[in-house]
Amino acid sequence: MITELEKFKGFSAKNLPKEEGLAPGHRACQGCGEVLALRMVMKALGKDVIVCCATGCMEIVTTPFPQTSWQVPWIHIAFENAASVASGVEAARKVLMRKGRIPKRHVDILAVGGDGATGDIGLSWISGAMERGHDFLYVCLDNEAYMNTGVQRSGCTPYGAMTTTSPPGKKGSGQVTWKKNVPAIMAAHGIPYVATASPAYFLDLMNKVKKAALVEGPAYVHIYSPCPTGWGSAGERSVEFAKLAVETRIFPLYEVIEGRYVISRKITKPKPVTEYFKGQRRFRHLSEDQLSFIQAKVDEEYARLMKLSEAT
Ligand SMILES: Cc1ncc(C[n+]2csc(CCOP(=O)(O)OP(=O)(O)O)c2C)c(N)n1
Ligand code: SF4
Repeated sequence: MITELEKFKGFSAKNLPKEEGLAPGHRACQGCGEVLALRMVMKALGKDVIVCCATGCMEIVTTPFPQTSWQVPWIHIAFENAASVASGVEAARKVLMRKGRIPKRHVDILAVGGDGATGDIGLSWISGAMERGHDFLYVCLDNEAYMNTGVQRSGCTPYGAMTTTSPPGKKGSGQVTWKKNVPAIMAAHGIPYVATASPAYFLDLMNKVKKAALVEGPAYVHIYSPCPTGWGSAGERSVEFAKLAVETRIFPLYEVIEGRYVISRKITKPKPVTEYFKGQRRFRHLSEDQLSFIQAKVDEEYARLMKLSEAT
């Protein structure tokens, strides 16, 4: 076990931080899972953090010039290179401390991006930062499409989902590829800490973010983030969908600590995937065949995860 993690006692309902790095009054849609998750991330990290934010929903809704919701140092980054800028900030901080230009104290560096920024366009930049071993945390807020520019499909859009670029109709039946496994790609870099999290399990999410910040070197947390606007779901049901994704095994919660897989919440009696699909417009066209295909694939992927946790 990494020594930094051994010392961490964990957040509980009784010791939740009062600090808010992200103020209310932002312009996210009602029921936005991304902004809910981001608030939890910022609560877990506290105020000693520099945020490098890729363009996407979370940048647009929090920084309509001249206003900002950020209560911590924050940098606007292009769509693809939040990890590169985080690398530069980390290197600069190290040099300035070494030269005595700023006091020696720990400041976390957080890069934030949506699933499009992370899994598609920024993938090689993140990979480079991890390879170089920068001490930073990358958080992906995965709402399963390019929402900010009009709900286009991304590599993280689930199989069968309707988006503006994967419309069901005579020529197709929604997204044709299976969701890209970005946490597995990150874990393949052999970095000290990778985790998946959900705003429906807020203590689990906050503890994972804090652990990721505590470890020395690159860390990655992939957070499932319902998006009522893009999914065609009721805003008040976002947390319910986030929970159902875990209970159906569609989005399992786990950590990969120095290559060792630990399932955070074992789902021994999974709900059928159809329960998760009800109430989301993006899935309402799915055929019986597609539903059976998805159920079989979800079962297969969970079995593989179980094997990884037993083997490592
Ligand atoms: C290289 C490049 N391509 C495309 C864009 C336009 N663009 C800005 S945000 C965005 C989508 C963001 O999607 P995602 O990262 O999934 O975040 P979300 O808005 O869903 O939170 C796109 C396509 C851009 N700014 N730069
Ligand atoms: S479009 Fe989706 S992710 Fe973007 S602010 Fe609205 S609910 Fe949140």
